[in-house]
Amino acid sequence: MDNQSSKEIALKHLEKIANIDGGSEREDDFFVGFMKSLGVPKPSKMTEVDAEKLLGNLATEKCSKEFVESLVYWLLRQGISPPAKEAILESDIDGDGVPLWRELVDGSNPFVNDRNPPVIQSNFGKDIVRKENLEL
Ligand SMILES: [Ca+2]
Repeated sequence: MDNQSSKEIALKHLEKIANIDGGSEREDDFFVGFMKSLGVPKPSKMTEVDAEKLLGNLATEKCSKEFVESLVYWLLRQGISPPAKEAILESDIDGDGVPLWRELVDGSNPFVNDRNPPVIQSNFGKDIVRKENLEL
């Protein structure tokens, strides 16, 4: 199965859970307040920049996986704008090479690199280029 179709299946699955879960008025109030405190507009008006702002905050606060899950389900229920949805679902804050949507499906934490083996980002090539530039 290619990556695109497994993503589509995963998204349907996540949206289904979001709707079964249903949320509550208390949860709505909480997340509305949370978004407001970050200066992020309501989900349907969110841009990619807003999505990044939200993700950056979640990562800094080291939010629990359960919190992220609830928030993503809430955003899906609220009809988050397509560009913001894409930015969030494709994000890889922990840098393990696994996008957030897959982390949710697998039950791993999208903000903690809890996978084995971790993806090692090599700067080897970049360093060589930099040294060559210095010598010129
Ligand atoms: Ca990841």
